[in-house]
Amino acid sequence: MTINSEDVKKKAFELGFHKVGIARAAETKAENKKLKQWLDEKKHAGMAWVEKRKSERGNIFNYFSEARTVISLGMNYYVGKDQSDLKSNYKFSNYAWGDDYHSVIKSKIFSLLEFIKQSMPNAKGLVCVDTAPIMEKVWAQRAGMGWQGKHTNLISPDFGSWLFLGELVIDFDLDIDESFTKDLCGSCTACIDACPTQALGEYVLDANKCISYLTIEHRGEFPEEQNNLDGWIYGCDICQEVCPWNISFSKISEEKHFEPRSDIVNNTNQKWENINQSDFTSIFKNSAAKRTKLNGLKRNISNVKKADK
Ligand code: B12
Ligand code: SF4
Ligand code: SF4
Repeated sequence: MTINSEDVKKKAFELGFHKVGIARAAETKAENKKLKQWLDEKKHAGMAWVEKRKSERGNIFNYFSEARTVISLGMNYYVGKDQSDLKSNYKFSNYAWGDDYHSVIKSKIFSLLEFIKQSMPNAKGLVCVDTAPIMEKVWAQRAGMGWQGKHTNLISPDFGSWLFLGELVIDFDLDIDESFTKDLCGSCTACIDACPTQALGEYVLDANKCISYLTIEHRGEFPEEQNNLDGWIYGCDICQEVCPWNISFSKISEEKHFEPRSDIVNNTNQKWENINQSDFTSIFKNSAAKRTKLNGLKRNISNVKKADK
């Protein structure tokens, strides 16, 4: 028994994905060149892990030599709230308000793989969500889900960019979708203009200046020229908040796992400022925000507090 694209897409929607597209696994020479340039220009800042697996990121066959098809999946995480709904005036990125998307999405993709294996027991598939060394936005674009906006995130014309991405890379052929070839940013530059640290050029981000990088990925104290966090203690949403595609087309997600945790919404300034290891462990159990660790979060809070004075 075999399986076709229609069966796979139907199952993916049943599992709760909001976007599904299918692309042929192929070389990505042009994108690989840009990735190399980005790394050569040190725009990845301290993220040595991006550089370390660059040969896989730039060429999917170096990651999975038998890859034939990439099933690209998107999950809407917009909950209809913004920073003004948080009690504290410390800003906290909406992508980490609920449960860790890595585990939520991974388990759904494993279910999709199980479904495929019911018809094709020998099929091989790799489940990817964020941490796999592939360029997820590139695959989503090739699978027809949308385009990479000037803020560099993938925008779908029907959901905007509040979409997590994941992939199932498989070792057999399925019918593919047309890649998304339009760039619907047009002459807009709202994200570039709104970025408080000038981290964005057109379609390229300099992580050294990006608040999301600084608050989540950077280790140790901030160098003098990189200490403007603009009130953010975890991640940053500004370039997406101002995007007209999000303003007009975002839809509220029905995924319960992404509903904001009450501690994150209701923590006061004082509670954030006095956070200790046991608060951190309980607030961020199964949360993507664990990545910054208590020390990182405390560093961010004290940096924002200092800047407010
Ligand atoms: C490293 C990383 C980061 C880094 C670097 C971000 C970046 N833009 O590269 C940091 C820590 C800053 C980051 C931040 C965020 N991230 Co992040 N991140 C990743 C990760 C792991 C790899 C991305 C990557 O390959 N970067 C390398 C560069 C070269 O890639 P790129 O920017 O896409 O480059 C393309 C273009 O910029 C262009 N380009 C590059 N250089 C040049 C030069 C010129 C001249 C031109 C014209 C074009 C050009 O071509 C490149 C190839 O197509 C992906 C997961 C994955 N495995 O893909 C998630 C991912 C991109 N992140 C995600 C999210 C949600 C975020 C944040 C929104 C979180 C937050 N709220 O704080 C922010 C958004 C910041 C932003 N404006 O991008 C989502 C994005 C979902 C979506 N709809 O697109 C992803 C896909 C994770 C996921 N599975 O959902 N992230
Ligand atoms: S996430 Fe924030 S700091 Fe980073 S590019 Fe977007 S607006 Fe700028
Ligand atoms: S704000 Fe404007 S330029 Fe930036 S990604 Fe959205 S549409 Fe494109």
